[in-house]
Amino acid sequence: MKFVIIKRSWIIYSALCFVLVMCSLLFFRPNALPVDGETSPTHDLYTFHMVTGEFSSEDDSGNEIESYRFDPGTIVVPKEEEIKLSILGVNGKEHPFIIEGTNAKGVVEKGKETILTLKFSKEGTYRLICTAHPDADHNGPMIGYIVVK
Ligand SMILES: [Cu+2]
Repeated sequence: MKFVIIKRSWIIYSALCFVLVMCSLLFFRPNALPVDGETSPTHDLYTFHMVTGEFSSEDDSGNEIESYRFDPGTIVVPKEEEIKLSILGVNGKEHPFIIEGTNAKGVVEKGKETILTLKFSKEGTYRLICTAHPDADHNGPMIGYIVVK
């Protein structure tokens, strides 16, 4: 009869190897989706896209309620970097706009893309305001928020 002698250090070594393998499987999954701030290498980090949209509804009396919107309503952009803001006109014939606190302005027309090149030197929240639809009395508020960090 043959005996195999198992040393305690072999058991400890095997347990450590098992734990290492399990940990590496957790951290190096080959098909894991990018997370924690990783982005696709083809994504242009400095172009931000918006569209003009519209919400509409009726109140209890049958009166139409509508509001034009920038969508997405908030974007976060880097400070001290040149960025492009692209706004595609979808709803509404035209939307003249300003960016409060800057000299940036323009017009978004239906079916056309308006592209602005911007560079913010101060952190803060800047309002992108459609001057035709600035509040509820004028089919708004059509206001987007540009958060500079
Ligand atoms: Cu507008």
